[in-house]
Formats: sequence, structure tokens, C-alpha cells
Amino acid sequence: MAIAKLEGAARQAALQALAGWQEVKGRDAIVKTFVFADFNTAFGFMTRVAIQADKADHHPEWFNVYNRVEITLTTHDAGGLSERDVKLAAFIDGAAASMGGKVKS
Ligand code: H2B
Repeated sequence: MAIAKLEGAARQAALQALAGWQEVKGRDAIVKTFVFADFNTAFGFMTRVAIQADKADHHPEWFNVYNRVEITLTTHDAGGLSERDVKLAAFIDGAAASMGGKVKS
């Protein structure tokens, strides 16, 4: 499946529109860490993201410890960032905000 990698001005604009997502060193991916009130809330958030990710057939790389969820987004089929990552990042930000998630810097 050919998916276009985000490049040039389109990539810059997309990254600027995503608050708090950082570029990963050494690979074309973005990362953001959220902290929730407790494990239950963090896992509830992950469940919402998981359902959306599977629906869109676009899945996060993530790591959870108790109330913390670190999420890396990239498009394996494109070998880098694509519009799919931007869409999933926007969904993730909305879900986190609605569940009281704070961004961990
Ligand atoms: N998730 C992500 N992050 N990148 C992909 O390229 C990708 C995916 N490809 N989920 C999908 C699944 C692909 O493997 C299936 C076969 O559609």
C-alpha cells in the first residue's frame, strides 16, 4: 500500500499545527507523553485510542507505566510521517484532553 510521506512545506505546516509533539531523533516519527490521574484513566485513554487506531488501520507505538503513556507515531508503510499520523495525533490530543491528561515534557 503506497502512502505518501509528509515532506517539505506540508510536513512543516502539519508539525507546527500539532501542539506538544516532538520529532524523534534518528527516525521520521513524532512522540508525546501524557500523564493521567491513575492507571485506570490512562488505560481508558489507551482503549479509546486503540479502538480508533484499529478502525483507521493505523496503530501507535506506545509505552505505558502506571499513569504515563508515551506515544510514538510514524507510518511504517511510508517509512516516515504521513497524514495518517497527523490525524491520529489530533484524535489522541482530543481524547487525552477529555480525560484530564496532562502533557509531560
Ligand atoms: N500502523 C502504522 N503506524 N503504520 C502503518 O504503516 C500501518 C499501521 N500499516 N497499521 C497497517 C497497520 C498495515 O500493516 C495493514 C496491513 O493495513
